[in-house]
Amino acid sequence: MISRIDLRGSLPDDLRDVLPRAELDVEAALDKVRPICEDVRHRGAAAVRELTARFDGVELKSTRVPVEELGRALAGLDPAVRAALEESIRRARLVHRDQRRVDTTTQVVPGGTVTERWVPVDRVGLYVPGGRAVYPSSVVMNVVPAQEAGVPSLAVTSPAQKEFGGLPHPTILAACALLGVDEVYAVGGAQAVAMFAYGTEECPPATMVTGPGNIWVAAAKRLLKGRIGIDSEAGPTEIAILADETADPVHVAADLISQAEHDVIAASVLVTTSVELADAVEKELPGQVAATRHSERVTEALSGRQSGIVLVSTLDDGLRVVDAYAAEHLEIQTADASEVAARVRNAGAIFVGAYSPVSLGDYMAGSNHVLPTGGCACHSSGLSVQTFLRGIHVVDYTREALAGAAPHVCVLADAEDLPAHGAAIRARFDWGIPS
Ligand code: HSO
Ligand code: ZN
Repeated sequence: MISRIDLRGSLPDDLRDVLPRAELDVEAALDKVRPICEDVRHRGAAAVRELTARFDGVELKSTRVPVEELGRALAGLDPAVRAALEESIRRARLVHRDQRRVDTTTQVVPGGTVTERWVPVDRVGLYVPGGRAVYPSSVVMNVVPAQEAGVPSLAVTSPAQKEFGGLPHPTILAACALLGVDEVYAVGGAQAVAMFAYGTEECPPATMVTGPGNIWVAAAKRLLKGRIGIDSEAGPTEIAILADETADPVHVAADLISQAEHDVIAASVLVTTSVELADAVEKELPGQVAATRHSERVTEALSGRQSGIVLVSTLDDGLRVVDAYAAEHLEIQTADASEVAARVRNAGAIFVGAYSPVSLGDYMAGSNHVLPTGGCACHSSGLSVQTFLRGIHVVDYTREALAGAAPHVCVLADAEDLPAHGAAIRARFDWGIPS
């Protein structure tokens, strides 16, 4: 069901070449997405409605969801789901509130200061997938950091669903209501990203679009970034587990399955120093997979090229492997898990020890579950308050402070053959550099 890669002995130089990884050909989707984006750009809401009819089979009167529908969805929400969502929101707020930045002012010289002022982006469009992946938890994970960052205008979009009268899934609408978001659109796919990028008569343009989506959403984000800010392209979900002989194979198998449940192209990777654990996990998997509701999807994900068990000789080698892999989610199930976790350099989020499974982080840890995939964790972070902020340097120098800097500016300007830069300084001192 799951393949093995034996890296005991010396590790290859370019580890990334031998590790399993899902591949998503976003480039190939660009050609399909380009005319969709152009259509929305030129024809606005009419194009968005036509594309929704074509792709989702729904004739929308307006792309905007009437506010009453949000209240109605909340009233119809299962009370247990409501309580769980409220607790998820409360925990996420605690963590994300602590991520707020304070402005800092540095006195560089007497009379010369640089202040870093943190300013939220003006307007954010949050994409929430529909179809098979209906995740109200992702509404929480997108909206909470944007709100805590102080973004003044926030809209959510999610695909129109035929079986819900052309509205997005009611749990998505209810989650928006719980979060205090009342601007919601019933639009999905590339046209949703284009709607936020260009704006329409029904939806003002946004400064940024965030949130995971399918390949069309990823392609539209790639095409339109620059016109609109994006978080990341968000590929298929992945879990890596670094484990030694102390790990419980029942937990390890359950956690591998938990993320494989998302998608046939989801990736589950176990990196272990223990052949006994690898054997025990392999023995455990078929029973747990057979018992799970989405066993077909899970089987395909676990047996795909993107998943596998990687054997290593030492924990140090294991750390090199997980750093090279740079997983979206990384569990550490070893003795001294905190100490091992502290040595990890590349991961979207790290889950320490036997009682911090990824499922906890998906819903209730307070951490964010929109995380870098496809190895991007070696250069990017998950969604946070920081995603929605810009640090603006405010430079404030007096005449005397500028005089002190002037000779150096002029020398460097000349060295770069940009004499007008120096002239802009000299003009303030009757064209002479003060000594
Ligand atoms: N594990 C997914 C998020 C999610 N899980 C939503 C359940 N619902 C990507 O981090
Ligand atoms: Zn998940």
